[in-house]
Amino acid sequence: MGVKTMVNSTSTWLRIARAAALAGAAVLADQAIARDAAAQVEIYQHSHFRGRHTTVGGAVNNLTDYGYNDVVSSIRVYGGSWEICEHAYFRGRCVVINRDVTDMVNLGMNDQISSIRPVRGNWGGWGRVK
Ligand SMILES: [Ca+2]
Repeated sequence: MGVKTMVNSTSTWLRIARAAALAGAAVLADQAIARDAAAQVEIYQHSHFRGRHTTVGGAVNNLTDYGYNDVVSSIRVYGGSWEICEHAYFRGRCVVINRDVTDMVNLGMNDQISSIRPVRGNWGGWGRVK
């Protein structure tokens, strides 16, 4: 497409403007994804980040699906705040964490959690207890 054609066509300019707007939106979406990628936790079978472990980057309704139901004893928090719950689907006792938990005994939840999910916002320390 020549420059002359673009100048002479209003609809072409509108198409270009729309494409540029969409490209901008795509960039914003990529940045949002990058931010979320930093919000991860690593769950460990034993205290002090030992034993079997796996990375969790989003909501897990039921840790049984990951083979980690009622076995987690420590958690590394790489970003964000996370709600961890005693039962599947975020039921039972839940606690919000935003820092490493070296021993889940300290939260009274050793070998108990069955679901985990990121939460919006940041309470700046240990979260509320439901
Ligand atoms: Ca449980």
